[in-house]
Amino acid sequence: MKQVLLGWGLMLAAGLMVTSVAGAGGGDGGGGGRGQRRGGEKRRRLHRVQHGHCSYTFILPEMESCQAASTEQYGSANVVQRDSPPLAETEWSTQKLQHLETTMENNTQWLQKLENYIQENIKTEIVHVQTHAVHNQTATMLEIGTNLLTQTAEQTRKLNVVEAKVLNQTSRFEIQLLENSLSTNKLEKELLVQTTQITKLQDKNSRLENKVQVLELQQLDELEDRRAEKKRLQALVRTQTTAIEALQRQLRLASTNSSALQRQQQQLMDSVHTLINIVSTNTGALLKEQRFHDCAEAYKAGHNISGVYNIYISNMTDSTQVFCDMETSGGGWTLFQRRFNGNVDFQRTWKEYKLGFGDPAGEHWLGNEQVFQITSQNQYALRVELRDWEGNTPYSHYDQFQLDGEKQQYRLFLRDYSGTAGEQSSLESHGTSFSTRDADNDNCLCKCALMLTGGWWFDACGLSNLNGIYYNVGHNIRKLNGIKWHHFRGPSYSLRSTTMMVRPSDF
Ligand SMILES: [Ca+2]
Repeated sequence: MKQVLLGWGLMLAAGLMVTSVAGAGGGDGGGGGRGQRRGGEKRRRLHRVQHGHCSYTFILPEMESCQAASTEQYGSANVVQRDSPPLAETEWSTQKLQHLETTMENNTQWLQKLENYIQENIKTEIVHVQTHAVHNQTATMLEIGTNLLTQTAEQTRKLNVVEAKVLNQTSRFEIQLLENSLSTNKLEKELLVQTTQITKLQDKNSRLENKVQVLELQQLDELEDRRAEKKRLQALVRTQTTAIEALQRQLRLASTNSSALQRQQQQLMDSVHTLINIVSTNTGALLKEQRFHDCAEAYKAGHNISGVYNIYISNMTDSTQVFCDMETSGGGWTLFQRRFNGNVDFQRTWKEYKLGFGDPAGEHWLGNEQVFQITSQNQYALRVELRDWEGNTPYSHYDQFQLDGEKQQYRLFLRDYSGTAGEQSSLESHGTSFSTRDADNDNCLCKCALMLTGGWWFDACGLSNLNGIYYNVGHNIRKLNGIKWHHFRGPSYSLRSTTMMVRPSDF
């Protein structure tokens, strides 16, 4: 700032000096010159200062006395000494110098004043310029601000437009998302339906596979049986042949001893006749006394040896041959099923199962009708005796056992299970009908009697079948159609021997 001011000062000084010279050379200056020449006259001098657009005019008084003196000095000198060099010239110069000095001083004072004035003016002008600049700046700032606001508004508008677009897009995406999720749900449902159908088909398939397996097994087993039977028949033929030979030999011997034999025959005939006479007199009374309804009654009458007995079941006209077990668990048991060597074929019809088949002394089925009639006499208990090929002999006991009649398909009712052939009963206990290959009364869409063979109280198709195919040891495992008691040896193990027998519950 100081430098600037100093510069200003210097420039002012230079400007003033120049202007001063110019003013002296101007019209007024000419006037000044004329005033000098006239002398004694009061005169003023005009000084103009130009600074930028502004011009300043100063009126300075001139020194009158010093003009007169100088004129006098000049005059006297001219008078006193004209030829000789002027003596008073030095003195005049001195005066003139003094006069000039005073003038200079005055001028300097004026200049100082002028400078001060100018500085003050400059200050106000600077303030003015600053104010103006501030105004200008403010205006500019305002303009810039306005521009910015306009731009901001424009940007805001654009942003709003963009926002609206974004919102639009977002809503579209949301709608698409919803549609997608809906279609996904539909697909999932369809997938579920397909899966369940596939599962059903798989189930059907596995059932069919099982059936096919069973049929295959059945065929294989039948083939084996045929072979075994063939062998047995061949052996029988051989034994028969040897027996015939032996008989022929005996015949030859007999023909030689016929006379002796005829005598012996006569004696035997006589003794037979006498025996018949004795029996005919006593038998009637004995038979009337010993008509047992079941083996329990026979046991109670003192017959404690197991074997075949004749019993007289109520509502049946003829006597019935049964095997009585007089040893197991206190005896008195009437057997209605027995298997132990496979000699009797259990692939029978409804009628055969109804009336019975086989030999009471060996393998046999007493007959559903007989069992129905026996269990109609009294409250009976059932005992199932089993034996596997490893020598285990468990049993299943039911305190109450009842068969319905033929019209109800010999339905089976059982209660109060106990025993060692599994913790649960392998026989369905409530009202299962009896089925054979020609009478399908089971609870399966299939025919259990055909699949599992024999006649039984099949459910669908149940956990047991003691009338299945008899398999010898070595062939008895993995046989679904064998002699089965599920809770003892599982679904595909064929047992070695079985007995089913009844006895009054209160025995
Ligand atoms: Ca069926």
